[in-house]
Amino acid sequence: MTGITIALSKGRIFDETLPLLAAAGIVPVENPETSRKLIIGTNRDDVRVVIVRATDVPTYVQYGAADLGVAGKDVLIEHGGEGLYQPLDLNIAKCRMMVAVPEGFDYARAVRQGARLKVASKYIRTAREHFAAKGVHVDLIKLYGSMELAPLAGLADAIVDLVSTGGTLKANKLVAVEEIMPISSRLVVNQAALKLKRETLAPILDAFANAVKKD
Ligand code: PRT
Ligand code: MG
Repeated sequence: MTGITIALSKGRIFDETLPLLAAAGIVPVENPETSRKLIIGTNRDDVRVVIVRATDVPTYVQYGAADLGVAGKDVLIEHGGEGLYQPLDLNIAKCRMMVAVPEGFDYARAVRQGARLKVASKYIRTAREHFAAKGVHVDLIKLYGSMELAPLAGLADAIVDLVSTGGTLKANKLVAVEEIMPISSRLVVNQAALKLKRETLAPILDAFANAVKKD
């Protein structure tokens, strides 16, 4: 197979990757928001897009079910990145990984006093490394979504989540107290495909690199 399969998640990653694909001369023939198809053709016979959950993109690329993919740094850290070549920060789907607590909770004081904090997150690895580096003792609680509910429902003292506009935190009376890292999405490439399909992949990677918007 000399064809190329690109793994994308629908929503912001698909939308923000479209201009980069266009720069490489690749135009998907359907929109995953309106089509139920999980395999989407493009204007090029040798290129197709598969639509997967954002957290599954690294897995598809790692095992070679997709040659290329676009995944957030948040997702890549939790996945671990094994078997993935990460040549390019695409500077899209940007946000920040933050620690947030209920309004009125004195986080700085709790940390100073060496309190043991209950922290709920989808991003257990990121959270563990962050608090370990600060020397803060935490009990981590793994969630799969709606992290903002955890402190309100009494499940946790704090959460680690992505913040972009801050609207979700505000609507749930939470405040960000610490930035863990800035997040953007990266291009991931299967390591074997990079060698075996170099002739097809190299021009696509070059076009992406030239089309990336710098801040
Ligand atoms: O939504 P779904 O459960 O299907 O999957 P997902 O959330 O993993 O995927 P998706 O498409 O929502 O996000 C894909 C990638 O976009 C993530 O892996 C991030 O790298 C990136 N990204 C950028 C974000 C955000 N901005 C973002 N704001 N991902 C999620 N959010 C969420 C955040 O978790 C919080 O619930 O939006 C909410 C906060 O937004 P504000 O604007 O209210 O601050
Ligand atoms: Mg989401």
